[in-house]
Amino acid sequence: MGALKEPHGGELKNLYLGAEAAAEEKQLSREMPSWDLTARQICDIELILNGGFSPLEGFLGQADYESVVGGMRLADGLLWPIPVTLDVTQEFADAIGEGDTIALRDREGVLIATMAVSDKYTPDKRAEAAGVLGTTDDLHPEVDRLLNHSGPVYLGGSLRGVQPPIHFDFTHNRHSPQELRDLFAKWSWRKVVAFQTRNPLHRAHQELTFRAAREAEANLLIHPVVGQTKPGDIDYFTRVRCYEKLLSHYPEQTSALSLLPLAMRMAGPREAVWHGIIRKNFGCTHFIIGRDHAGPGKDSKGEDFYGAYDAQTLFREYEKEIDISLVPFQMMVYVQDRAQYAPVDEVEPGETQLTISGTELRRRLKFGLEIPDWFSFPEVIDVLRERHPPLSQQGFTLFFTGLSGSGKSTIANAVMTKMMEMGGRRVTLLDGDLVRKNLSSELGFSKEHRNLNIERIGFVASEITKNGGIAICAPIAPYKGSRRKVREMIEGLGGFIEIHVSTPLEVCEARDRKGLYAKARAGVIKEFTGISDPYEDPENPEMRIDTTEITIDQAAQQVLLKLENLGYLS
Ligand code: PPS
Repeated sequence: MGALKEPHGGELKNLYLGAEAAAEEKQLSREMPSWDLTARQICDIELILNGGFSPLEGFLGQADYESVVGGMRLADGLLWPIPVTLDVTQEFADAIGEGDTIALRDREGVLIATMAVSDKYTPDKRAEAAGVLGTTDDLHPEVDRLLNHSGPVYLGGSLRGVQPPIHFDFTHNRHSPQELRDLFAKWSWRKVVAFQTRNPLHRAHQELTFRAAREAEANLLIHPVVGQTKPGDIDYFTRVRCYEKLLSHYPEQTSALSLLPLAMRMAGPREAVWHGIIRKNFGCTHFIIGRDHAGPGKDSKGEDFYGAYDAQTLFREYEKEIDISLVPFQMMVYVQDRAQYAPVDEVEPGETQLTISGTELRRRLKFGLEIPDWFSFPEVIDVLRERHPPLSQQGFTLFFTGLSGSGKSTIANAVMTKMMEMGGRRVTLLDGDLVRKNLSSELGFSKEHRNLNIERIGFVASEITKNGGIAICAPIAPYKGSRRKVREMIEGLGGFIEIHVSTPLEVCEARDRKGLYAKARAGVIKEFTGISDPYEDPENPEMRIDTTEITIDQAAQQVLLKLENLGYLS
Protein backbone atom coordinates (compact mmCIF):
# COMPACT_ATOMS: atom_id res chain seq x y z
CA MET A 1 0.00 0.00 0.00
CA GLY A 2 1.56 3.32 -1.05
CA ALA A 3 -0.14 6.68 -0.99
CA LEU A 4 -2.76 7.33 1.63
CA LYS A 5 -4.26 10.14 -0.40
CA GLU A 6 -3.96 10.89 -4.05
CA PRO A 7 -1.68 13.90 -4.47
CA HIS A 8 -3.27 17.16 -5.57
CA GLY A 9 -4.07 16.89 -9.27
CA GLY A 10 -3.72 13.09 -9.15
CA GLU A 11 0.01 12.58 -9.66
CA LEU A 12 2.95 13.14 -7.34
CA LYS A 13 5.53 15.07 -9.33
CA ASN A 14 9.19 14.22 -9.22
CA LEU A 15 11.08 16.53 -11.54
CA TYR A 16 14.58 15.16 -10.94
CA LEU A 17 16.41 13.74 -13.92
CA GLY A 18 18.13 10.37 -13.70
CA ALA A 19 21.89 10.37 -12.98
CA GLU A 20 22.93 10.26 -16.62
CA ALA A 21 20.54 12.94 -17.83
CA ALA A 22 21.48 15.11 -14.84
CA ALA A 23 25.19 14.86 -15.74
CA GLU A 24 24.34 15.84 -19.30
CA GLU A 25 22.22 18.77 -18.13
CA LYS A 26 25.13 19.95 -16.00
CA GLN A 27 27.35 20.02 -19.08
CA LEU A 28 24.73 21.91 -21.10
CA SER A 29 24.17 24.40 -18.27
CA ARG A 30 27.66 25.83 -18.78
CA GLU A 31 26.35 27.61 -21.88
CA MET A 32 23.16 28.83 -20.20
CA PRO A 33 22.50 32.17 -18.52
CA SER A 34 22.71 31.54 -14.81
CA TRP A 35 20.43 32.81 -12.04
CA ASP A 36 21.44 32.58 -8.36
CA LEU A 37 18.34 31.55 -6.46
CA THR A 38 17.37 33.61 -3.41
CA ALA A 39 16.77 31.89 -0.07
CA ARG A 40 13.06 32.08 -0.75
CA GLN A 41 13.39 30.63 -4.26
CA ILE A 42 15.51 27.78 -2.92
CA CYS A 43 12.63 26.81 -0.63
CA ASP A 44 10.11 27.02 -3.47
CA ILE A 45 12.20 25.08 -5.95
CA GLU A 46 12.81 22.24 -3.48
CA LEU A 47 9.08 21.70 -3.10
CA ILE A 48 8.38 22.04 -6.81
CA LEU A 49 11.07 19.51 -7.69
CA ASN A 50 10.16 16.90 -5.07
CA GLY A 51 6.41 17.11 -5.62
CA GLY A 52 5.49 18.96 -2.42
CA PHE A 53 3.86 21.52 -4.71
CA SER A 54 2.27 18.96 -7.06
CA PRO A 55 0.87 19.53 -9.65
CA LEU A 56 3.32 22.39 -10.36
CA GLU A 57 6.10 21.51 -12.78
CA GLY A 58 7.88 24.83 -12.60
CA PHE A 59 7.51 28.47 -11.66
CA LEU A 60 4.16 29.90 -12.76
CA GLY A 61 3.69 31.37 -16.22
CA GLN A 62 1.54 34.44 -16.71
CA ALA A 63 -1.81 32.73 -17.34
CA ASP A 64 -1.48 30.53 -14.25
CA TYR A 65 -0.22 33.46 -12.19
CA GLU A 66 -3.13 35.70 -13.09
CA SER A 67 -5.63 32.94 -12.53
CA VAL A 68 -4.12 32.11 -9.10
CA VAL A 69 -4.03 35.74 -7.99
CA GLY A 70 -7.56 36.45 -9.20
CA GLY A 71 -9.34 33.21 -8.43
CA MET A 72 -7.15 30.80 -6.43
CA ARG A 73 -6.94 28.42 -9.38
CA LEU A 74 -4.40 27.43 -12.00
CA ALA A 75 -5.41 28.24 -15.57
CA ASP A 76 -6.74 24.67 -15.97
CA GLY A 77 -9.10 25.22 -13.03
CA LEU A 78 -7.25 23.24 -10.36
CA LEU A 79 -7.29 24.82 -6.90
CA TRP A 80 -3.99 26.61 -6.12
CA PRO A 81 -4.14 29.62 -3.81
CA ILE A 82 -0.57 31.00 -3.71
CA PRO A 83 1.57 32.23 -6.63
CA VAL A 84 4.91 30.44 -6.84
CA THR A 85 6.97 32.70 -9.04
CA LEU A 86 10.59 33.29 -10.03
CA ASP A 87 11.28 37.00 -9.59
CA VAL A 88 14.45 38.32 -11.22
CA THR A 89 16.16 41.66 -11.78
CA GLN A 90 15.32 43.77 -14.83
CA GLU A 91 18.89 43.35 -16.02
CA PHE A 92 18.71 39.56 -15.96
CA ALA A 93 15.26 39.56 -17.58
CA ASP A 94 16.43 41.85 -20.39
CA ALA A 95 19.05 39.30 -21.35
CA ILE A 96 16.54 36.41 -21.51
CA GLY A 97 13.98 35.62 -24.16
CA GLU A 98 11.00 33.29 -24.02
CA GLY A 99 12.27 29.96 -25.32
CA ASP A 100 15.68 30.27 -23.63
CA THR A 101 16.80 27.77 -21.03
CA ILE A 102 18.39 29.10 -17.86
CA ALA A 103 20.47 27.49 -15.13
CA LEU A 104 19.19 27.91 -11.58
CA ARG A 105 21.93 27.70 -8.96
CA ASP A 106 22.22 27.94 -5.21
CA ARG A 107 24.36 30.57 -3.53
CA GLU A 108 27.48 28.45 -3.87
CA GLY A 109 26.88 28.05 -7.59
CA VAL A 110 25.63 24.46 -7.39
CA LEU A 111 23.25 23.70 -10.25
CA ILE A 112 19.84 22.79 -8.83
CA ALA A 113 17.74 22.78 -12.00
CA THR A 114 17.34 24.25 -15.43
CA MET A 115 14.23 26.05 -16.59
CA ALA A 116 12.83 26.35 -20.09
CA VAL A 117 11.52 29.91 -19.99
CA SER A 118 8.03 29.93 -21.48
CA ASP A 119 6.91 33.24 -19.96
CA LYS A 120 8.52 36.54 -19.09
CA TYR A 121 6.16 39.07 -17.57
CA THR A 122 5.99 42.15 -15.39
CA PRO A 123 3.52 41.53 -12.59
CA ASP A 124 1.24 44.09 -11.02
CA LYS A 125 2.52 43.51 -7.49
CA ARG A 126 -0.02 45.69 -5.74
CA ALA A 127 -2.78 43.68 -7.41
CA GLU A 128 -0.97 40.50 -6.36
CA ALA A 129 -0.77 41.69 -2.76
CA ALA A 130 -4.42 42.76 -2.72
CA GLY A 131 -5.60 39.53 -4.34
CA VAL A 132 -3.50 36.99 -2.46
CA LEU A 133 -2.95 38.70 0.87
CA GLY A 134 -6.03 40.91 0.98
CA THR A 135 -3.91 43.98 1.77
CA THR A 136 -1.24 46.31 0.40
CA ASP A 137 -0.13 47.44 3.88
CA ASP A 138 3.59 46.81 3.93
CA LEU A 139 3.61 45.95 7.62
CA HIS A 140 2.54 42.59 6.24
CA PRO A 141 5.90 40.82 5.74
CA GLU A 142 4.93 39.34 2.38
CA VAL A 143 3.61 42.68 1.10
CA ASP A 144 6.90 44.21 2.19
CA ARG A 145 8.88 41.52 0.38
CA LEU A 146 6.74 41.80 -2.71
CA LEU A 147 6.64 45.60 -3.02
CA ASN A 148 10.02 46.54 -1.60
CA HIS A 149 12.41 43.66 -2.11
CA SER A 150 11.41 41.27 -4.90
CA GLY A 151 12.60 41.51 -8.50
CA PRO A 152 10.40 43.39 -11.00
CA VAL A 153 10.07 40.63 -13.61
CA TYR A 154 8.79 37.08 -13.25
CA LEU A 155 10.03 34.17 -15.35
CA GLY A 156 7.85 31.11 -15.75
CA GLY A 157 8.57 27.70 -17.19
CA SER A 158 9.03 24.03 -16.51
CA LEU A 159 11.96 22.69 -14.50
CA ARG A 160 14.38 19.83 -14.97
CA GLY A 161 15.83 18.94 -11.58
CA VAL A 162 19.56 18.19 -11.39
CA GLN A 163 20.02 17.87 -7.63
CA PRO A 164 18.04 18.79 -4.51
CA PRO A 165 19.09 21.86 -2.53
CA ILE A 166 21.72 20.75 -0.05
CA HIS A 167 20.98 20.57 3.69
CA PHE A 168 23.59 19.73 6.27
CA ASP A 169 21.28 19.99 9.26
CA PHE A 170 18.68 17.59 10.68
CA THR A 171 18.96 15.38 7.61
CA HIS A 172 17.35 12.48 9.50
CA ASN A 173 14.18 14.55 9.86
CA ARG A 174 13.89 15.79 6.28
CA HIS A 175 11.72 13.84 3.86
CA SER A 176 10.43 14.28 0.34
CA PRO A 177 6.71 13.61 -0.14
CA GLN A 178 7.52 10.19 -1.58
CA GLU A 179 9.82 9.30 1.32
CA LEU A 180 7.18 10.27 3.84
CA ARG A 181 4.53 8.34 1.96
CA ASP A 182 6.81 5.30 1.91
CA LEU A 183 7.40 5.61 5.65
CA PHE A 184 3.67 5.85 6.35
CA ALA A 185 3.16 2.73 4.28
CA LYS A 186 6.01 0.94 6.07
CA TRP A 187 4.57 1.85 9.46
CA SER A 188 1.06 0.89 8.30
CA TRP A 189 -0.26 4.37 9.02
CA ARG A 190 -3.54 4.68 7.12
CA LYS A 191 -4.71 7.98 8.53
CA VAL A 192 -2.30 10.77 9.35
CA VAL A 193 -3.15 14.10 10.91
CA ALA A 194 -0.60 16.83 10.20
CA PHE A 195 0.25 19.68 12.52
CA GLN A 196 1.82 22.78 11.00
CA THR A 197 3.87 25.11 13.17
CA ARG A 198 6.51 27.87 13.10
CA ASN A 199 6.81 28.17 16.88
CA PRO A 200 8.25 26.12 19.73
CA LEU A 201 5.70 23.65 21.06
CA HIS A 202 4.52 23.44 24.64
CA ARG A 203 1.98 21.42 26.62
CA ALA A 204 -1.03 23.17 25.03
CA HIS A 205 0.15 22.06 21.59
CA GLN A 206 0.81 18.56 22.83
CA GLU A 207 -2.71 18.35 24.22
CA LEU A 208 -4.16 19.81 21.01
CA THR A 209 -2.33 17.35 18.79
CA PHE A 210 -3.26 14.41 21.04
CA ARG A 211 -6.90 15.41 20.87
CA ALA A 212 -6.76 15.89 17.10
CA ALA A 213 -5.21 12.46 16.61
CA ARG A 214 -7.80 10.90 18.93
CA GLU A 215 -10.70 12.63 17.19
CA ALA A 216 -9.49 11.63 13.73
CA GLU A 217 -8.38 8.18 14.97
CA ALA A 218 -5.18 8.92 13.13
CA ASN A 219 -1.42 8.92 13.57
CA LEU A 220 0.24 12.24 14.11
CA LEU A 221 2.78 14.07 11.99
CA ILE A 222 4.42 17.12 13.54
CA HIS A 223 5.29 19.01 10.35
CA PRO A 224 7.02 22.27 11.27
CA VAL A 225 8.19 24.82 8.74
CA VAL A 226 11.97 25.22 8.59
CA GLY A 227 12.14 27.29 5.40
CA GLN A 228 11.22 30.91 5.88
CA THR A 229 8.75 32.02 8.51
CA LYS A 230 7.76 35.38 9.96
CA PRO A 231 10.70 37.74 10.51
CA GLY A 232 11.60 37.69 14.20
CA ASP A 233 10.49 34.09 14.77
CA ILE A 234 12.67 31.81 16.87
CA ASP A 235 15.28 30.22 14.58
CA TYR A 236 14.46 26.72 13.45
CA PHE A 237 17.58 25.12 14.95
CA THR A 238 16.29 26.01 18.40
CA ARG A 239 12.75 25.04 17.49
CA VAL A 240 13.74 21.64 16.16
CA ARG A 241 15.71 20.90 19.33
CA CYS A 242 12.53 21.77 21.26
CA TYR A 243 10.41 19.53 19.03
CA GLU A 244 12.79 16.64 19.59
CA LYS A 245 12.47 17.07 23.36
CA LEU A 246 8.70 17.30 23.11
CA LEU A 247 8.47 14.25 20.86
CA SER A 248 9.97 12.14 23.65
CA HIS A 249 6.67 12.78 25.48
CA TYR A 250 4.64 11.32 22.62
CA PRO A 251 3.93 7.61 22.23
CA GLU A 252 6.74 6.36 20.00
CA GLN A 253 4.73 4.23 17.59
CA THR A 254 2.07 6.78 16.82
CA SER A 255 3.80 10.09 16.13
CA ALA A 256 6.58 11.38 13.89
CA LEU A 257 8.46 14.57 13.18
CA SER A 258 9.34 15.79 9.69
CA LEU A 259 10.69 19.18 8.67
CA LEU A 260 9.12 21.13 5.83
CA PRO A 261 11.40 23.50 3.88
CA LEU A 262 8.53 25.82 3.00
CA ALA A 263 8.81 29.59 2.54
CA MET A 264 5.69 30.83 4.31
CA ARG A 265 3.84 33.87 2.96
CA MET A 266 1.91 34.55 6.17
CA ALA A 267 -1.17 34.70 3.94
CA GLY A 268 -3.65 33.54 6.62
CA PRO A 269 -6.71 31.90 5.03
CA ARG A 270 -5.25 31.36 1.54
CA GLU A 271 -2.10 30.01 3.10
CA ALA A 272 -4.12 27.52 5.16
CA VAL A 273 -5.64 26.12 1.96
CA TRP A 274 -2.15 25.89 0.46
CA HIS A 275 -0.82 24.14 3.57
CA GLY A 276 -3.64 21.61 3.28
CA ILE A 277 -2.77 20.87 -0.36
CA ILE A 278 0.91 20.48 0.52
CA ARG A 279 0.14 18.11 3.43
CA LYS A 280 -2.02 16.03 1.13
CA ASN A 281 0.91 15.78 -1.26
CA PHE A 282 2.99 14.50 1.66
CA GLY A 283 0.41 11.76 2.20
CA CYS A 284 -1.58 13.18 5.12
CA THR A 285 -5.32 12.67 5.44
CA HIS A 286 -6.15 15.28 8.09
CA PHE A 287 -4.91 18.76 8.80
CA ILE A 288 -5.14 20.76 12.01
CA ILE A 289 -6.05 24.42 11.81
CA GLY A 290 -6.11 26.34 15.06
CA ARG A 291 -6.40 30.00 15.91
CA ASP A 292 -4.90 32.59 13.53
CA HIS A 293 -3.30 30.09 11.16
CA ALA A 294 -0.33 31.64 9.27
CA GLY A 295 -1.29 35.05 10.66
CA PRO A 296 1.16 37.94 10.16
CA GLY A 297 0.05 39.93 13.24
CA LYS A 298 -1.26 43.46 13.19
CA ASP A 299 -1.55 46.00 10.37
CA SER A 300 -0.53 49.64 10.52
CA LYS A 301 -3.87 50.54 12.14
CA GLY A 302 -3.16 48.07 14.94
CA GLU A 303 -5.78 45.61 13.71
CA ASP A 304 -5.28 41.93 12.91
CA PHE A 305 -4.73 41.31 9.20
CA TYR A 306 -7.06 38.30 9.33
CA GLY A 307 -9.81 37.19 11.70
CA ALA A 308 -8.71 34.53 14.21
CA TYR A 309 -10.79 31.78 12.59
CA ASP A 310 -10.96 33.04 8.95
CA ALA A 311 -8.51 30.31 7.90
CA GLN A 312 -10.84 27.60 9.20
CA THR A 313 -13.79 29.17 7.37
CA LEU A 314 -12.01 29.38 4.00
CA PHE A 315 -10.57 25.90 4.39
CA ARG A 316 -14.05 24.51 5.09
CA GLU A 317 -15.20 25.91 1.72
CA TYR A 318 -12.54 23.94 -0.15
CA GLU A 319 -12.16 20.95 2.16
CA LYS A 320 -13.87 18.49 -0.21
CA GLU A 321 -11.95 19.73 -3.19
CA ILE A 322 -8.59 19.58 -1.43
CA ASP A 323 -9.65 16.19 -0.14
CA ILE A 324 -7.99 16.43 3.23
CA SER A 325 -10.09 16.62 6.39
CA LEU A 326 -9.99 19.74 8.46
CA VAL A 327 -9.47 19.26 12.17
CA PRO A 328 -10.41 22.67 13.55
CA PHE A 329 -9.30 23.77 16.99
CA GLN A 330 -10.10 26.59 19.30
CA MET A 331 -7.29 27.99 21.38
CA MET A 332 -6.26 25.60 24.18
CA VAL A 333 -6.12 26.98 27.71
CA TYR A 334 -5.03 25.47 31.02
CA VAL A 335 -8.02 25.02 33.32
CA GLN A 336 -6.54 25.35 36.77
CA ASP A 337 -9.51 23.82 38.60
CA ARG A 338 -9.19 20.61 36.56
CA ALA A 339 -5.38 20.71 36.21
CA GLN A 340 -6.05 20.02 32.53
CA TYR A 341 -5.96 21.68 29.14
CA ALA A 342 -9.22 22.33 27.28
CA PRO A 343 -10.35 24.26 24.20
CA VAL A 344 -11.34 27.74 25.32
CA ASP A 345 -14.98 27.19 24.28
CA GLU A 346 -15.23 24.19 26.63
CA VAL A 347 -14.25 26.07 29.78
CA GLU A 348 -17.17 26.17 32.24
CA PRO A 349 -18.26 29.49 33.70
CA GLY A 350 -16.42 30.09 36.97
CA GLU A 351 -13.42 27.94 36.05
CA THR A 352 -10.02 29.62 36.08
CA GLN A 353 -8.20 29.48 32.75
CA LEU A 354 -4.49 30.19 32.39
CA THR A 355 -2.38 30.94 29.34
CA ILE A 356 1.05 32.39 28.71
CA SER A 357 1.19 34.31 25.46
CA GLY A 358 4.22 34.28 23.17
CA THR A 359 5.02 37.83 24.26
CA GLU A 360 4.81 36.91 27.95
CA LEU A 361 7.01 33.84 27.39
CA ARG A 362 9.63 35.99 25.68
CA ARG A 363 9.49 38.46 28.59
CA ARG A 364 10.06 35.70 31.13
CA LEU A 365 12.95 34.28 29.13
CA LYS A 366 14.39 37.77 28.76
CA PHE A 367 14.53 38.39 32.48
CA GLY A 368 15.24 34.79 33.53
CA LEU A 369 11.82 34.51 35.28
CA GLU A 370 9.97 31.33 36.24
CA ILE A 371 8.06 29.42 33.57
CA PRO A 372 5.58 27.05 35.22
CA ASP A 373 5.47 23.31 34.60
CA TRP A 374 1.85 23.42 33.54
CA PHE A 375 2.94 25.54 30.58
CA SER A 376 5.84 23.52 29.21
CA PHE A 377 8.27 20.69 29.78
CA PRO A 378 11.43 21.70 31.70
CA GLU A 379 13.72 20.27 29.00
CA VAL A 380 11.96 22.36 26.33
CA ILE A 381 12.39 25.47 28.48
CA ASP A 382 16.07 24.58 28.96
CA VAL A 383 16.56 24.64 25.18
CA LEU A 384 14.85 28.02 24.96
CA ARG A 385 16.84 29.45 27.86
CA GLU A 386 20.05 28.30 26.24
CA ARG A 387 19.05 30.17 23.08
CA HIS A 388 17.65 33.17 24.95
CA PRO A 389 19.95 33.88 27.86
CA PRO A 390 18.83 36.77 30.06
CA LEU A 391 19.22 40.10 28.32
CA SER A 392 22.30 41.08 30.30
CA GLN A 393 24.17 38.20 28.66
CA GLN A 394 22.80 38.68 25.16
CA GLY A 395 24.36 40.41 22.22
CA PHE A 396 22.75 43.61 21.00
CA THR A 397 23.01 46.37 18.42
CA LEU A 398 22.85 50.05 19.26
CA PHE A 399 21.75 51.71 16.05
CA PHE A 400 22.22 55.48 16.03
CA THR A 401 20.58 57.30 13.12
CA GLY A 402 20.41 61.00 12.36
CA LEU A 403 21.61 63.84 10.17
CA SER A 404 25.25 64.55 9.47
CA GLY A 405 26.51 66.65 12.37
CA SER A 406 23.72 65.55 14.71
CA GLY A 407 26.25 64.07 17.12
CA LYS A 408 25.62 60.38 16.50
CA SER A 409 29.25 59.38 15.89
CA THR A 410 30.49 61.28 18.90
CA ILE A 411 27.86 59.78 21.22
CA ALA A 412 28.53 56.33 19.78
CA ASN A 413 32.22 56.77 20.52
CA ALA A 414 31.56 57.96 24.05
CA VAL A 415 29.21 55.04 24.75
CA MET A 416 31.77 52.60 23.42
CA THR A 417 34.51 54.07 25.60
CA LYS A 418 32.34 53.90 28.69
CA MET A 419 31.49 50.26 27.97
CA MET A 420 35.16 49.42 27.55
CA GLU A 421 35.76 51.05 30.91
CA MET A 422 33.02 48.91 32.48
CA GLY A 423 34.64 45.82 30.92
CA GLY A 424 33.24 42.33 30.47
CA ARG A 425 31.72 42.89 27.01
CA ARG A 426 33.10 42.92 23.47
CA VAL A 427 32.16 46.08 21.62
CA THR A 428 32.54 46.94 17.92
CA LEU A 429 31.98 50.39 16.49
CA LEU A 430 30.53 50.64 12.98
CA ASP A 431 30.59 54.39 12.51
CA GLY A 432 29.32 55.89 9.22
CA ASP A 433 32.69 57.20 8.05
CA LEU A 434 34.51 54.07 9.22
CA VAL A 435 32.15 51.82 7.27
CA ARG A 436 32.34 53.99 4.18
CA LYS A 437 36.12 53.62 4.29
CA ASN A 438 36.39 49.90 5.05
CA LEU A 439 33.19 48.21 3.91
CA SER A 440 31.55 50.46 1.34
CA SER A 441 34.36 52.41 -0.28
CA GLU A 442 32.89 51.97 -3.78
CA LEU A 443 29.45 53.31 -2.83
CA GLY A 444 28.04 56.78 -3.38
CA PHE A 445 24.95 58.44 -1.88
CA SER A 446 22.13 57.43 -4.24
CA LYS A 447 19.16 55.77 -2.52
CA GLU A 448 20.27 52.40 -3.85
CA HIS A 449 23.83 52.82 -2.57
CA ARG A 450 22.74 54.14 0.81
CA ASN A 451 20.40 51.16 1.24
CA LEU A 452 23.20 48.80 0.31
CA ASN A 453 25.51 50.52 2.78
CA ILE A 454 22.95 50.15 5.58
CA GLU A 455 22.29 46.52 4.68
CA ARG A 456 26.02 45.80 4.95
CA ILE A 457 26.14 47.46 8.35
CA GLY A 458 23.07 45.44 9.34
CA PHE A 459 24.70 42.24 8.22
CA VAL A 460 27.89 42.81 10.19
CA ALA A 461 25.92 43.98 13.24
CA SER A 462 23.68 40.91 13.05
CA GLU A 463 26.71 38.59 13.05
CA ILE A 464 28.19 40.41 16.04
CA THR A 465 24.86 40.36 17.88
CA LYS A 466 24.25 36.69 17.12
CA ASN A 467 27.58 35.81 18.67
CA GLY A 468 26.89 37.69 21.88
CA GLY A 469 28.81 40.91 21.10
CA ILE A 470 27.74 44.52 21.09
CA ALA A 471 27.63 46.39 17.77
CA ILE A 472 27.39 50.17 17.89
CA CYS A 473 26.37 51.58 14.49
CA ALA A 474 26.24 55.25 13.61
CA PRO A 475 25.29 55.81 9.97
CA ILE A 476 22.88 58.48 8.76
CA ALA A 477 20.51 55.69 7.60
CA PRO A 478 17.98 58.14 6.22
CA TYR A 479 15.42 55.67 4.86
CA LYS A 480 12.71 53.94 6.88
CA GLY A 481 12.75 50.81 4.72
CA SER A 482 16.39 49.93 5.21
CA ARG A 483 16.28 50.69 8.95
CA ARG A 484 13.35 48.32 9.24
CA LYS A 485 15.23 45.68 7.30
CA VAL A 486 18.19 45.94 9.68
CA ARG A 487 15.87 45.67 12.66
CA GLU A 488 14.35 42.53 11.19
CA MET A 489 17.78 41.05 10.53
CA ILE A 490 18.82 41.52 14.14
CA GLU A 491 15.77 41.30 16.38
CA GLY A 492 15.54 37.51 16.28
CA LEU A 493 19.23 37.19 17.21
CA GLY A 494 19.53 39.61 20.14
CA GLY A 495 18.66 43.15 21.12
CA PHE A 496 18.08 46.01 18.70
CA ILE A 497 17.96 49.51 20.11
CA GLU A 498 17.33 52.29 17.63
CA ILE A 499 18.40 55.75 18.80
CA HIS A 500 17.30 58.70 16.75
CA VAL A 501 19.79 61.51 17.24
CA SER A 502 17.15 64.12 16.46
CA THR A 503 19.23 67.29 16.58
CA PRO A 504 17.39 69.63 14.14
CA LEU A 505 18.79 70.45 10.72
CA GLU A 506 19.35 74.14 11.59
CA VAL A 507 21.61 73.15 14.48
CA CYS A 508 23.53 70.54 12.43
CA GLU A 509 23.96 73.05 9.63
CA ALA A 510 25.10 75.82 11.97
CA ARG A 511 27.72 73.45 13.40
CA ASP A 512 28.83 72.29 9.95
CA ARG A 513 31.95 70.66 11.40
CA LYS A 514 33.08 69.14 8.13
CA GLY A 515 31.97 72.07 5.96
CA LEU A 516 29.68 69.72 4.05
CA TYR A 517 26.45 71.68 4.50
CA ALA A 518 28.01 74.75 2.90
CA LYS A 519 29.14 72.63 -0.03
CA ALA A 520 25.69 71.03 -0.27
CA ARG A 521 23.98 74.45 -0.29
CA ALA A 522 26.36 75.55 -3.00
CA GLY A 523 25.45 72.44 -5.00
CA VAL A 524 29.00 71.11 -4.88
CA ILE A 525 27.86 67.99 -3.00
CA LYS A 526 24.73 66.48 -4.50
CA GLU A 527 22.10 64.33 -2.75
CA PHE A 528 23.08 65.66 0.67
CA THR A 529 20.84 64.42 3.47
CA GLY A 530 18.59 67.15 4.84
CA ILE A 531 19.42 69.55 1.99
CA SER A 532 18.94 67.79 -1.31
CA ASP A 533 18.04 64.29 -0.13
CA PRO A 534 15.36 63.30 2.41
CA TYR A 535 15.77 62.08 5.97
CA GLU A 536 12.74 60.03 7.01
CA ASP A 537 12.27 60.44 10.76
CA PRO A 538 12.09 57.15 12.70
CA GLU A 539 8.53 56.54 13.89
CA ASN A 540 9.17 54.31 16.90
CA PRO A 541 12.81 54.46 17.95
CA GLU A 542 13.64 53.09 21.40
CA MET A 543 15.09 56.50 22.21
CA ARG A 544 15.51 60.04 20.86
CA ILE A 545 18.35 62.35 21.76
CA ASP A 546 18.61 65.97 20.70
CA THR A 547 22.13 67.27 21.31
CA THR A 548 21.22 70.95 20.90
CA GLU A 549 21.19 71.63 24.62
CA ILE A 550 23.17 68.75 26.14
CA THR A 551 26.79 67.68 26.18
CA ILE A 552 28.01 64.49 24.56
CA ASP A 553 28.81 63.07 27.98
CA GLN A 554 25.24 63.69 29.14
CA ALA A 555 23.90 62.06 25.97
CA ALA A 556 26.10 58.99 26.51
CA GLN A 557 24.88 58.76 30.12
CA GLN A 558 21.28 58.78 28.87
CA VAL A 559 22.07 55.90 26.53
CA LEU A 560 23.67 53.84 29.31
CA LEU A 561 20.70 54.50 31.60
CA LYS A 562 18.36 53.37 28.84
CA LEU A 563 20.36 50.18 28.35
CA GLU A 564 20.26 49.50 32.07
CA ASN A 565 16.55 50.20 32.15
CA LEU A 566 15.93 47.77 29.25
CA GLY A 567 17.92 45.09 31.08
CA TYR A 568 20.98 44.93 28.80
CA LEU A 569 23.50 45.95 31.45
CA SER A 570 23.78 43.84 34.58
S1 PPS B 1 24.13 56.67 4.68
O1 PPS B 1 23.08 57.50 4.02
O2 PPS B 1 23.68 56.15 5.96
O3 PPS B 1 24.67 55.64 3.79
O4 PPS B 1 25.30 57.72 5.00
P1 PPS B 1 26.63 57.46 5.84
O5 PPS B 1 27.34 56.31 5.30
O6 PPS B 1 26.32 57.43 7.29
O7 PPS B 1 27.43 58.77 5.54
C1 PPS B 1 28.71 58.91 6.04
C2 PPS B 1 29.29 60.28 5.87
O8 PPS B 1 29.34 60.68 4.53
C3 PPS B 1 29.45 62.11 4.45
N1 PPS B 1 28.71 62.48 3.22
C4 PPS B 1 27.38 62.60 3.06
N2 PPS B 1 26.33 62.49 3.92
C5 PPS B 1 25.08 62.65 3.44
N3 PPS B 1 24.80 62.91 2.16
C6 PPS B 1 25.80 63.04 1.25
N4 PPS B 1 25.51 63.29 -0.02
C7 PPS B 1 27.14 62.88 1.70
N5 PPS B 1 28.35 62.90 1.08
C8 PPS B 1 29.28 62.67 2.02
C9 PPS B 1 28.93 62.64 5.77
O9 PPS B 1 30.03 63.27 6.37
C10 PPS B 1 28.54 61.39 6.57
O10 PPS B 1 29.07 61.39 7.87
P2 PPS B 1 28.40 62.00 9.20
O11 PPS B 1 29.20 61.38 10.31
O12 PPS B 1 26.98 61.61 9.23
O13 PPS B 1 28.63 63.49 9.09
